[in-house]
Amino acid sequence: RPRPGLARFRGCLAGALLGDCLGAVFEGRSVVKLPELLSFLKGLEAAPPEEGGEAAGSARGESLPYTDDTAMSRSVVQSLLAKQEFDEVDMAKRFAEEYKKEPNRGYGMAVVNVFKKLLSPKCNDVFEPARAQFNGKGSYGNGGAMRVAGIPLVYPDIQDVKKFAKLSAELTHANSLGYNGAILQALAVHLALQEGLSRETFLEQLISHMEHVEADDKSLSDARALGFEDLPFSRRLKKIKEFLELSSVPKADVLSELGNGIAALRSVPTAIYSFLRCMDADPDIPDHFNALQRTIIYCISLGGDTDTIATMAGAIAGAYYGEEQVPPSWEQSCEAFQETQRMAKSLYELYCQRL
Ligand code: F2R
Ligand code: MG
Ligand code: MG
Ligand code: MG
Repeated sequence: RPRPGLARFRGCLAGALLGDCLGAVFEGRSVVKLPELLSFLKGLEAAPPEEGGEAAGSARGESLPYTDDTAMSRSVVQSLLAKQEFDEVDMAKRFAEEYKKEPNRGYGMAVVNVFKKLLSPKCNDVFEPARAQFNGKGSYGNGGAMRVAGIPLVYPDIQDVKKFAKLSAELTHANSLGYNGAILQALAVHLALQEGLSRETFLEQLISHMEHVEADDKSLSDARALGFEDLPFSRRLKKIKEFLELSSVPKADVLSELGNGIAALRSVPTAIYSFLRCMDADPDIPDHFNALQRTIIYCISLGGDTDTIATMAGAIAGAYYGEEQVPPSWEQSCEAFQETQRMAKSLYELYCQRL
């Protein structure tokens, strides 16, 4: 198996951080006007980095704070690094302790109940609180997917990627429409790490894996219970393929077919589409932005769950293009960016040990 370079690991974590911090400024807006977004980004470029500072930040001299997306991604990474493998008890503990330490990072409305139960000494099955969510149906939110990038950065084997993406998500998201979104996002990062995969091959591989992932009884029954067709992620991946065959797709069609919402099904495929679409220039986005920047700009311009869609697409694009495409002025605007670089190095070493 060929070994991806360190630059892809650093790119992945940096892209994820950028997507969250920049996207969070616009989260929840139904419409994001491109001129306003571009002018906000210009402000970041204008602020010169402070020497030796953790983050030079924006014109206000403060860095853009990360949200729950990054807080949880960091817990995933820190658990993997501390234990040198997936450990559900340790990871659950880190999620809950991190929430207790900083509860105001913008967590999902329901997931905080999981953390509260995990913090109780009475909890002896770390998957139980997640199973109890939504009257036993489990959450289908995108929280499992938004934080999953550390898994494909540690496990080179694709079966391990699927297995541990699922388990890491099931600590909070017991509905298959939640954890299958995490598997899809993890597979996308895994494929992006591989050298020189074409857009077509990338998408074909995702489709064939997801058709298998979504064919089990629980995935079929969860989808039917929510009124969806069978294999909902796979179907959206096929829609992405149709979209990519068109020279342009109106934003309204992207939103109606793929979405910009808080459900994994309405955001993970959108992030993947954004990454693949933005491999090419976009007539609305100035040419001086590179493909990684274009991906993040495009995601945010869709509105809705902007931090989460941009963090997922940013992780994929960062793994694909590497840190060369991470603009220093953007990165230095984000809270804790230097720690991200250190974590990427440690993940890379663990990945290489497993090759
Ligand atoms: N929470 C937010 N953004 C909104 C508020 C931001 C901030 N507080 C502010 O005021 O500005 N963003 C973060 O949440 C998303 C990830 O959420 P996660 O971790 O999946 O949480 P949860 O609570 O499990 O699910 C989210 C919502 O989805 C709906 N839902 C899920 N499963 C459901 C089910 N089975 N039945 C019905 N509804 C279900 C619920 O509304 C959940 O609250 C990211 O965007 C992150 O950035
Ligand atoms: Mg968030
Ligand atoms: Mg174990
Ligand atoms: Mg969000």
